[in-house]
Amino acid sequence: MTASALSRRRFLGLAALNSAAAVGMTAVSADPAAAASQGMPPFSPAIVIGTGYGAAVTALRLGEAGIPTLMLEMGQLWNTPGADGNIFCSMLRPDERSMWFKRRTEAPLASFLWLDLANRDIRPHAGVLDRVHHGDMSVFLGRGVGGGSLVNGAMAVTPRRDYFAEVLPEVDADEMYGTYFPRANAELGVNEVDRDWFESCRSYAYARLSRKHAEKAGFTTAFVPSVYDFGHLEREEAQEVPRSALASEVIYGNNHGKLSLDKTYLAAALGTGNVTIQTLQEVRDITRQQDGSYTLSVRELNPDGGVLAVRQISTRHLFLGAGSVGSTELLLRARETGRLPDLDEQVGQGWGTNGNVMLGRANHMWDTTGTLQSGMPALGIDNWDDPVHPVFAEIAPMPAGLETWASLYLAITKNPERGHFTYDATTDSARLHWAESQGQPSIDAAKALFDRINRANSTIYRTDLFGDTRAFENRFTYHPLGGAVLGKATDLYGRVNGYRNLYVTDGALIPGSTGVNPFVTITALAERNIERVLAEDFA
Ligand code: FAE
Repeated sequence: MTASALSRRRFLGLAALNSAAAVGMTAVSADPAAAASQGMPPFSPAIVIGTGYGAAVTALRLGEAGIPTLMLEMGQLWNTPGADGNIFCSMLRPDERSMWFKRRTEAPLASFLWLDLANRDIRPHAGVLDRVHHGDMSVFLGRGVGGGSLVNGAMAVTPRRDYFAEVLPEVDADEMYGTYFPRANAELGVNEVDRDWFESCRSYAYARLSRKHAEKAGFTTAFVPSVYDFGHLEREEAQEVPRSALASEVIYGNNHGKLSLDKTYLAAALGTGNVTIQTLQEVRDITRQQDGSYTLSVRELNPDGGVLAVRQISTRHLFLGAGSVGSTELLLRARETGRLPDLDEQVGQGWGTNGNVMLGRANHMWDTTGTLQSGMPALGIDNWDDPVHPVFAEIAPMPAGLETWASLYLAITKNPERGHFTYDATTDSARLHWAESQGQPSIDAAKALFDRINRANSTIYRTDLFGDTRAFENRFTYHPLGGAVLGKATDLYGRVNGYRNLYVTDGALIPGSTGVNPFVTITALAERNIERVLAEDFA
């Protein structure tokens, strides 16, 4: 396909996304008849559950192949400004747009000087960020057309080849690094910060300070590619365009600057004319019919709470892209309720946090991080070569709008611990089994690195940031991975063991760790898998 045909597709898709109805259940399609349709058709040749990375890749390639495809997304389409003129709210003034049916926001940074300054009471609503609690672990998830791409920090990191080969040894690394990672990076619109600008700008004073402290301890840093447009960020700092990354917008969505999936893969998918997205549709149950087709039971959600309707829709090819937690839950429920009894025992196994642990350090009075901080990280401390405690620690912002004398980090560590899910019949949901002690290897690794940085700089940890006096927070993850692992619960291309024409496309395929932020890996793996599936399963 030529570049101009591609950009025309994307243009058509963007137009469909921008003009789609704003409130309530929405059908988004470049085909006017499909966009105008009310309710759900009884059958679609292919259905993709979710609209995150794996789902978006899959829908684009199905649509390009001419296969009519329906995407079912439980969250909203985020295309319409609220009363304040913005589509998304900022982290400093969260409102009902911020979180998925919560009465109070649940920001990752629970406190500052032990005061809960970041959270607000809100009206329960179908907001864009969810925090799902499972005992000792909670998982942050994006909800809406674009999934995690709406709320994430945009860091677009290709994993180290040696570690990728260690995590997924049966996947051909030559193919991944020769074809699928480059393809994913190109489609996602990955870009890098201008190094000269980085060295002189205000936006990354906080990152330069952390780099200085890391280097004093003998560590090196690496620039982190992004799907946030660094050109836009430069213009934000120069006050030539509306501010987003510089206006404390990240986890509740960005109003500008970010290439979330609705600007890239999903727009291109809609532009094929073969893909329709229906929003506020939560898939609950999957049943297989005698003819081999699948019937889904789908709840239409009211954005202000409650279920408006429950419908059935059937398909021949079913792709699960509901994310590690969502896809695992759908499969587990199907197996344990007897709807898909032949699913593998491996469904629900092999879940990990990507070794996530968050921490803060207190800086000296003369070491300021600056009042203007880009919400999009651009630098990480790379100590992955450490033979005992490999760590990649992204230098995270604290965009409070005032000097905090604090440096924040999200460390990705190599934690061998894995959790698993079981089905809880009383709540009809999946329950994650993960004990707080399983996060200890992550803390040990981060501590080994940051103890050295503190020693070299005569600094200490902040113990006021996580609601009590702990220095390390490992009771949540941004990077849930696993639950339907490639080569275990599925074959080596995401085909679910035990059933034909049933696939997993998302982070559930990755066995708990990528060593870096995961969305580029999820995207590239989905590209690889759908290419094979289209060649072999649609003949
Ligand atoms: P995901 O993007 O989670 O999409 C799943 C979609 O399915 C969502 O839209 C759900 O609403 C929808 N869904 C779930 N269940 C159902 C159902 N039953 N019926 C219908 N729809 C359903 O899946 N990663 C990076 O690489 N770089 C970063 O900088 C980064 N920062 C992050 C910051 C935050 C705050 C968070 C929460 C995550 C971050 N991540 C980052 C992780 C990244 O966003 C995540 O790995 C991917 O989004 C996962 O992609 P999936 O395709 O697995």
